[in-house]
Amino acid sequence: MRIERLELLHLRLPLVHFFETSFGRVYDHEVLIVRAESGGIVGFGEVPASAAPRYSYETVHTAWHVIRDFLAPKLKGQEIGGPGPVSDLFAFVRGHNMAKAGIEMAVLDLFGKAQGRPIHRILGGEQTEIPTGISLGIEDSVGDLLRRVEEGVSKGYRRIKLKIKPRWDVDVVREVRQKFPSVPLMADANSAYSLSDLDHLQRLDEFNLMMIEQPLAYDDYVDHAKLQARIRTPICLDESIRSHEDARKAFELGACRIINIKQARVGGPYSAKMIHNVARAHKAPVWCGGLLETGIGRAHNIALATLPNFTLPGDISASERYYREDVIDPPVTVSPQGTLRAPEGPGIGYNVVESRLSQYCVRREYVLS
Ligand code: OSB
Ligand code: MG
Repeated sequence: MRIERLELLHLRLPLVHFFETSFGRVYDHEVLIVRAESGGIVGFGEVPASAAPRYSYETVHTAWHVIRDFLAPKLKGQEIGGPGPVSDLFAFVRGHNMAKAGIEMAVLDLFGKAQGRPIHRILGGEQTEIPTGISLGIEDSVGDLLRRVEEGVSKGYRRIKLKIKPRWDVDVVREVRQKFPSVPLMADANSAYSLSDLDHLQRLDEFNLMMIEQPLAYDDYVDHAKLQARIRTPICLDESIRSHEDARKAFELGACRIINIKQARVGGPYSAKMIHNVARAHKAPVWCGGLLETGIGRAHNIALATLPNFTLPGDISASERYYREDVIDPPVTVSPQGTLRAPEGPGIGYNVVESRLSQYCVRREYVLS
């Protein structure tokens, strides 16, 4: 198959509720949708890069530039034999994994639709019922947070992740733990600490957290290994892991016991699967993270999470938690038991509502035609 046309759509979507991490608060979210066409079939991928280089150095603008000027030209006239790691074609570009991932996802969806198979089957997924959790941002008050925990628990979500930062950590986690003694709980610091905070981070050990996610620098393994040796709570790496080689090094150093896999961060579904395999070889569980994806990225995440070593509840929650109206139909919903089901329809298995893409679109362009 050849990609005949590749279109980029820059969307800006209002969030139902603001989302605050240790690097700031956002009220809306910006993403690129990658729309790939071949033989009258359309495949969709997502670049959940956001407007500012906070979580990652990539933004919707860098991804636009890299796809238009470097990645799309590489696809021109290129025969693609089957679904697979098309991002290998892009190895000549250093980094920019989200840009690469958006294209790989679109190509995977395209092959799924062309072959009449769901992408989770193409990827080799085995699970049908996927337990999931939610990620709760920093709030104006602990009372506000407690209400959101209550709501998540009552909807059946299987674990609650709390965003933490200095001065919104030990005391906040203690209050949540006191009110919800048996809820599976974890914390995500998005690199807000350093090893000099060791004593402080050790205080989190008493709350029986499933894990602490990315407490130290976004590019570090050495200090995480030192920290892991001094705390009981398992460390989960997010930002630090960009490839299966990163995963191997992190496990060899003892920098983490768990990995949060985001296909956008690691260059696409096939890189994500390799990280999953490395973790399995190290007998370490993984789970599927999120980046406030629209239904398109969310559907790709659901497919990924059907792989067998995704044994911990992830951050793939229902569309309604972020968007009043999703760009897919039906929206992603979660059962009262806190589980998701991978759809059996071809490709991502959800209809993309093109009129809604247009409604939220601030810029679109064919980058290959
Ligand atoms: O670190 O996991 C993170 C959202 C934006 C940036 C970074 C992160 C997150 C989340 C949200 O935790 C996960 C979701 O999409 O629900
Ligand atoms: Mg994280």
